[in-house]
Amino acid sequence: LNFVDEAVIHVEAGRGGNGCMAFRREKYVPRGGPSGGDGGDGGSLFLRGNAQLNTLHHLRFNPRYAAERGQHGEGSNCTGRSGDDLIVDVPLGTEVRDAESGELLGEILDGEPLLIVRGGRGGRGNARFATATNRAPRRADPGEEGEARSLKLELKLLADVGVVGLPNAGKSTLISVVSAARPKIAEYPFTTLVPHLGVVGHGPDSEPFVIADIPGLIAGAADGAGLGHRFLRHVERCRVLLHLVDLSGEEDVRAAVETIEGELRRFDPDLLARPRLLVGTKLDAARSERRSELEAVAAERGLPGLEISAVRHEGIDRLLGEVRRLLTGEEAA
Ligand SMILES: Nc1nc2c(ncn2[C@@H]2O[C@H](COP(=O)(O)OP(=O)(O)OP(=O)(O)O)[C@@H](O)[C@H]2O)c(=O)[nH]1
Ligand SMILES: [Mg+2]
Repeated sequence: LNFVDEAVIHVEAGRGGNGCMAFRREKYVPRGGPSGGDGGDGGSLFLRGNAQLNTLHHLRFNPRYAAERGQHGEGSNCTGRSGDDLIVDVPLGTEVRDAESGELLGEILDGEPLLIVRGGRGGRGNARFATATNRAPRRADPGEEGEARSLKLELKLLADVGVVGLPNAGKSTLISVVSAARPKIAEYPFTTLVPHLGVVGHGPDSEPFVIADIPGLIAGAADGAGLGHRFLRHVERCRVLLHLVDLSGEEDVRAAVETIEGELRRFDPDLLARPRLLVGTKLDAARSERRSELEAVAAERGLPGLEISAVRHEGIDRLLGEVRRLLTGEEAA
């Protein structure tokens, strides 16, 4: 599996170059003044969002990143060259924490480089220390150490809409019908092993939005059962949740809905406050008792309850219309 959404890397900024101690030596000038130049500053290290990246996979090959050190100062008042900054690209949606303290250092949401560790300042050369009373200073400063730390990176996908439900609910089928994403679809549970992003194209007067297929959740997912818990974090940034329930199955709709709600709540209670649509799937093969259960469960929660058949393309336009309304914050029609 190449979907890597966690990585620990060690980053180091460059050390500053040392200041130089030197004295001028010129023909016919018996005692020249101090001429040691300053050391160059060490390079800093930045993280930057790159929309081409979808995972943290590329960081697995190299756990350590170091910006360049500053060059030492030289005689004749030559300042050392500053070290180059190092920019490490990560996917949009990456959360950056100090690996030891867990402190949140930032979130990478755009292409603006975020300073992570600062390079050390170059030391001053002895030319800087000359005064009226000390014309031959024998002091030059060493360069400062660059900062260094270990980072824990966590990718939280930037999707507008997250699709959640029990395994086999029809999540991937829906995504494949509304977007160009092609997650695997099959009649057994846990077909989808990693989240998939799809872009739902725009209509005449609507913006495209990003939809995420989250692997099926089961009871206990928030505590690590099944696959879903690893991916629940990718729901955190979604502004709208589509909660899919199979209308064709043996299982009671209420139980199916409550299982997913329980997992969302345990992972983060805020998730249940997110705008959400209850979507009954496989309408073409629905059992009538499932449909009435869905209606009742939706009504109890004051949530819109929709029905779709992804394979027959029924109810899809209405569903996308509701999603767009929620995304733009308009009142339901
Ligand atoms: N009859 C019918 N079957 C459907 C419909 N949508 C999905 N299915 C079938 O339901 C099964 C599961 O569909 P998936 O889209 O793989 O379900 P999923 O929710 O992504 O499942 P996991 O990835 O395992 O969590 C497949 O056999 C689909 O063909 C539908 O609208 N009607
Ligand atoms: Mg799937």
